[in-house]
Amino acid sequence: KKLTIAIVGATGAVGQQMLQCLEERQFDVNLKLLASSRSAGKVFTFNNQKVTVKELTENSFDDVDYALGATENDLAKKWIPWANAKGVVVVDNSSAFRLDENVPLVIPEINPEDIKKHNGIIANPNCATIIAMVALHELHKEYHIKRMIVSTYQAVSGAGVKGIQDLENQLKDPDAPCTAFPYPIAYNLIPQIGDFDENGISKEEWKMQNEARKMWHHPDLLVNCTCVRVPILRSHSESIFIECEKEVDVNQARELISKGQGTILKDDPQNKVYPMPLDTTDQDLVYVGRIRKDLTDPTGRSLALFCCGDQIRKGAATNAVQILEKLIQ
Ligand code: 11C
Repeated sequence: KKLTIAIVGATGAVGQQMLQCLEERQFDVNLKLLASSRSAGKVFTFNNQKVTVKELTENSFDDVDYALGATENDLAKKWIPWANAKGVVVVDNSSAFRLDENVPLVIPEINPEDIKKHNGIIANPNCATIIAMVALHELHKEYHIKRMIVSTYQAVSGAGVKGIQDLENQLKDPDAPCTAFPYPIAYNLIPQIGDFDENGISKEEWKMQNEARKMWHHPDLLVNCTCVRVPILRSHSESIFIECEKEVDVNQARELISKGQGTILKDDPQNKVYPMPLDTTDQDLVYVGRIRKDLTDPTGRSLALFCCGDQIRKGAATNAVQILEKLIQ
């Protein structure tokens, strides 16, 4: 019997990308699209069949096997129990359950074995965390990262369709209203993503530390992160410094990244080869380059690099669909 997969939050930027990823990865399934009453009735095409969006209700999951969640936290906390009550396993892209100890948080290239520990929910990490960890994973396996300093350059798509519209509208008319951000984003940068705590650290910045510690099973990992919104449509970029336990070798680091899962090495700066967000847009791999020794660490255990990845794909939808593939296998 064909499986039925629901996408909850089907009309948003991530929900739409989930639909496309399922089709690209040739899922031969029945698809159920769920959203708010406002979006009910919209029609999309999946595997050449028309699928009409239905309103999300408590009874939406009667005929569903697996669900992909692309909703905000408050809504996720409401509907995921409805799905679990019907025996539906959920891969959820919100941050509502990511740090719950009963919920695995998974990047398939990094900790696929954690999927088995699920109790009905598997959480999909934050986009900036996914892109950094995919870039760093082979280096971590070889050199064991102790400390990271990260500065992000995050695309407007992280704030969903509204973020994309704000940038497009403001590029045409700088006085167009801000709906997703506290300030205009065209021709600007905003060093705030999420609310700040009393120490001046934003929610998005905490995710890099807390989610990386959980997925690497590395509770002592030290992370300092500065998250910045930039006027880029859909790829996040990150400048990363790592301090490792072992001495690092730049050429070996390049080799590890070129052979790593999910990464492409783009590192020939003399010939102007380095990762750029336009190049990673609308594809699933993380580009890594500008790899160099950190000049401030005389022990030779530190590296600096730059990476980019599509926030809606590998940062969200593709990662969730890869988890689903492993679950179904
Ligand atoms: C952004 N990373 O770029 C955020 C969006 O925890 O899944 C995703 C928030 C999250 O705004």
